[in-house]
Amino acid sequence: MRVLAKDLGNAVREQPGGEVELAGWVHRIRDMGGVSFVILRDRSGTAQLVFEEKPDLTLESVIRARGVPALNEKAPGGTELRVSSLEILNRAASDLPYQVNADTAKIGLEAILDQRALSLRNPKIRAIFKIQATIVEAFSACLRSKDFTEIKTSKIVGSGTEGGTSLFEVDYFDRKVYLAQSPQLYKQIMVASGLERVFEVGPVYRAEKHDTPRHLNEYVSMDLELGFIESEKDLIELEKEILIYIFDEVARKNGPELELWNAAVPHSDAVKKSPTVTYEEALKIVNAGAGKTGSSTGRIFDLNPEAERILCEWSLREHGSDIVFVNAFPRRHRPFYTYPLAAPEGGEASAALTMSFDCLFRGLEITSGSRRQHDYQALLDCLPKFNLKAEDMAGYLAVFKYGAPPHGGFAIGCERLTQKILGLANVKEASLFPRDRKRVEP
Ligand code: AMO
Repeated sequence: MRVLAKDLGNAVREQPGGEVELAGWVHRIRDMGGVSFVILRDRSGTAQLVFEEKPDLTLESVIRARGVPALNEKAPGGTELRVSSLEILNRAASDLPYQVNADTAKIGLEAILDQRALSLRNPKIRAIFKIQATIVEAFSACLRSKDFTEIKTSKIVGSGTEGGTSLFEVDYFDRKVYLAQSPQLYKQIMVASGLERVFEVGPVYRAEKHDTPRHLNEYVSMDLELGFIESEKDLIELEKEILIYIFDEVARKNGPELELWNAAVPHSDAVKKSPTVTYEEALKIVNAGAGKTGSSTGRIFDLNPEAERILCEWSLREHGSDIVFVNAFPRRHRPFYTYPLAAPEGGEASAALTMSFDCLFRGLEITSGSRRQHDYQALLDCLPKFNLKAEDMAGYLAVFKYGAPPHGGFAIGCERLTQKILGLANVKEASLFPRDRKRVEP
């Protein structure tokens, strides 16, 4: 009967002297003259195999080994398998592009991404995706517990929604359509359909030309939308609850994976203490902090990456949380569907603020959200300012013509959250098969 590497210790305690079978990949081979040690790797971890004679094996071959487990405090996990029979299920060629068991820092990002099938065999790299799976599961479970319904919407759309970011064009029979930048309009439609509370975890596409450690051209968006909110402040409170749920689940389920990266998730008390500052206050904090941290010498006018880093450092210093929420963004920074905050007294229309927010975590924006405009006429009036045509959005607009509640939502970038939990240098490391300007393989 096959046992997993992590259960070898139990096998010896439960059935002393009984034969068991391990199956997996050859992780390491150590020939000590008289005996040979082979470290076998399976989905659960690693175990030591002991051979009386040197086996004819190559690294990464897939094997099945039978034998009797025995306690040995020098073996990893305190147990080893004394092998009586070995079957090679698939022999790996000896010209591996790199050694899977090597230090990930030495393999290098390009090699890791070029040879995904191999690099994912490295337990530290695979740990990223075990944690990501927990993040997605926890996000969904938390929302289900709050009566949200999961939806799946089309990724083929007739027009864009996110303003500044560009669209990938696709040939669709005799016309051009686009890959969805976000499920934005669909999640709003679903709130108005009467479901009231919906969420979606799915891919979205951004034809952004820049190559930075924070941008992917395809990423997984964890979206939600709900009806009957007053302002973005309701959304910030909801995001805190979701983050606490996710962090607690990662801490509970992924201790070994976090340890491989020497990483820790924020404690729920820290998340609760996370401050909210307006966009204007944020810029003041940033410009007061910029000089002190010896970074930019010039004034910062926008929440650029440096500003995000300074804000999170400030939040950690002043509030004990490396999460900070920024709200009340000026209209020019937000998409057409964002609900206005009352214009400042005597203020110009261009200075109008919005009921919007971002969440910054460990120096990076991980979330954007807002209350949405649900007034039909107000939507019609604002479309031309965003170069959008009412006729392209007829299905969406009809929703507001025929009764949509006040509503709002947000989206968390799954890869960015994973990146920041683990302290990864590049968001591409948190995407199984990242797409950037040059990479569409594997
Ligand atoms: P936004 O465009 O700000 O908002 O995206 C939301 C979150 O998605 C992540 N993100 C990215 N991750 C990797 N690569 C990218 N190129 C990239 N672009 C964005 C970030 C970001 O905070 N419809 C709105 C959300 C809403 O209001 O509900 C939207 O898509 O973590």
